[in-house]
Amino acid sequence: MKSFIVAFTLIITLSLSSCSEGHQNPNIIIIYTDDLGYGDVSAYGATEINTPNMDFLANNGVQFTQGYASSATCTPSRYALLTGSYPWKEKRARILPGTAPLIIDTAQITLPKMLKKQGYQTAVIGKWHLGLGTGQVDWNTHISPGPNEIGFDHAYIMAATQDRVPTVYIENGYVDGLDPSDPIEISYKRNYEGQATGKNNPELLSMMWHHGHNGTIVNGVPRIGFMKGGESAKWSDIDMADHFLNKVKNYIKSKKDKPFFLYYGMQQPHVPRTPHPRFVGATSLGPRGDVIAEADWCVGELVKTLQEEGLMENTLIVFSSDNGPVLNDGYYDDAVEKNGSHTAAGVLRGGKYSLFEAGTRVPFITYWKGKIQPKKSDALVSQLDLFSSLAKLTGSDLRADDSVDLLDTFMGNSNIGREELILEATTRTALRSGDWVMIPPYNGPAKLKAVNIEIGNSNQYQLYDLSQDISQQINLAESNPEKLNEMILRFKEIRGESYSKVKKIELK
Ligand code: NG6
Ligand code: CA
Repeated sequence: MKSFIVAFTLIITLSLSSCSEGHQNPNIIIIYTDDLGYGDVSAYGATEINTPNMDFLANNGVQFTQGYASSATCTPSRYALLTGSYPWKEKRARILPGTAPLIIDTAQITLPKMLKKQGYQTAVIGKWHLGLGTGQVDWNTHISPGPNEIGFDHAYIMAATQDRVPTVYIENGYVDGLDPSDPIEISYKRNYEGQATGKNNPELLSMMWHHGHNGTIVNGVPRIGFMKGGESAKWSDIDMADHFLNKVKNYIKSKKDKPFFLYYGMQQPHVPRTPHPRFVGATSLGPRGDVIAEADWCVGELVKTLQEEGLMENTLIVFSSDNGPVLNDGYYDDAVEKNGSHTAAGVLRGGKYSLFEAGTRVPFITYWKGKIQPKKSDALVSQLDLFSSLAKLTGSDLRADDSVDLLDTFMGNSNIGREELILEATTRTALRSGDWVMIPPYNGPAKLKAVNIEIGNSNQYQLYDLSQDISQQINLAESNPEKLNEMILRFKEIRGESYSKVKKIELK
């Protein structure tokens, strides 16, 4: 009888605690910048750009020195963030045109779906770039499947990138502000008759293209692809940061009754860099520096909103970037000319598109007032790991295969990170294991000329010891054949033999 009472009490206690746990789950906000480099944040060593608000999160949360995006470009990183799956397992996870179909299966479990099961309200505001629809999108009716079908209750997005058409916002599948008598047509193949393009009408441009980006002109900026119609729905580039931020603020203010998950995809400092006039000249680095200052201000405004709403103690903020930095990414915008002594990649080699460290090692911060104690962590963590870690945090049993539960590490209670990670850049992959990186031979240029970035190709194996050589200057492949073989074996175990068939780098 006694043991029965003990067991009974235990059951009651357990069910009560799991019940109240549901109510105590914190809000979760992922702030995801676009192309922000490891060295672009002052807390990470930038001296030419001042980022007080990003620094606030870094200095009062866990600042990871070895935090990785899953890829050196946008779409694959976002795919991995939302699914917890390696992007090289999904062939479609590569830089997408604005007309691409949705690449996340609607039957697949995703981060927002998992959190919804835990009682969350879910929203994405900002950059999407994971495709929409199933093939031929009609931009003038309900566009689906999209974010709503993969777990977001609310979605206010740009379809692809700021430099790609369609240059409109989409709210829950409908183009915001569309006039039905001026329907939108989009093509990535052909221009529409009689329409000006960056290629044919340079006299109409307020920003000149350098490579690519010579299609339809919107607000004086030539884009990738061609767009007709939709005049009343076109976004204002200089207002984009304010526009998304206002959506973010309104969302936070309206969702206080239940925990929410907000994925805030900022467009900065991706091209075209169009700071609001308030931020022009905020740095000495031209538009690229100025939009980083603008992004930093947005982070501050978000924090302020949480403070005003009394949500600071109950909100976990994750701050990171989808891939590493690039200066000239297709427009003449003074990014190179005004760079001065700024190092967007910090001490790391490479940049966006690169298998070298700067391609994927990015600013990565977790902040939660009162719950996370300030510290710097050298643990190896990937954005992939957020899925399983946030599942653990919120009481879900779901885990994604490639996503390691590192909740204790993200909370600053442990220094243990992953043991290994497959790095990806434009469909090529490499292995990080412990402090070692092995990059297998790949054909193709060592440097992407247009963007002036070393992307990691070589006809030789490359082996680097990051504990001694963080800038990847000394290839140890020849002098340490044992380590090299160990790494190759492990790499093939994970990637299979066919990895090296990927030889062409993809930019479109
Ligand atoms: C490239 C674009 C680049 C950028 C990138 C996507 C050209 C020549 N370059 O193809 O400007 O848009 O795609 O960036 O068109 S990402 O951050 O979304 O991956
Ligand atoms: Ca990006």
